[in-house]
Amino acid sequence: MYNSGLFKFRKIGSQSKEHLGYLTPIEAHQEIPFEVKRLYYIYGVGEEEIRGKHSHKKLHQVLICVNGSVDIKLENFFGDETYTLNDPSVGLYVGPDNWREMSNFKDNAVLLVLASEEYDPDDYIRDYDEFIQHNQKKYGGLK
Ligand code: T46
Repeated sequence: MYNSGLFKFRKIGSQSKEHLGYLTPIEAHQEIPFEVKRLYYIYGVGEEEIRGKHSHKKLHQVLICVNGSVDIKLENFFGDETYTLNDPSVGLYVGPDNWREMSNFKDNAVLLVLASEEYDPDDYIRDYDEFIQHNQKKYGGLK
């Protein structure tokens, strides 16, 4: 989908020891398409809760569910899509102008987020009608 998508990180395992587990490295300028200035993680969320319900004007992020499972619904001017994140070696890139909702936090889900900017409350659009108007103004000529 426009301005978002899944990608796979390296998953380094042992070829000699079956149960040694995996290591996924994330290095600056390699795995992530922007400089990471901040990270945060979301956890302890009840299964019935829905978080997010906003978009960002400039922020780029990569979301990784490092434990459990969570659904991420994205909507932008060109369509919408729901991704289930349940693999710590998979990242979901989310660019600006995507309305996001995180739901179905299951199995002690921990959602790690790598962000391109420091925290800025002014970068958020939390009103859905304002989000629609913002995207119409920005992308309306492209459709
Ligand atoms: C996003 C989704 C995936 C801070 O003080 N610093 C921070 O870096 C962040 C991210 C949040 N906060 C404060 C602001 C609020 O008082 O933490 C509180 C909860 O934030 P919010 O309601 O925005 O949380 P979510 O889970 O709805 O959204 C978060 C991010 O804010 C957002 O950028 O894309 O996760």
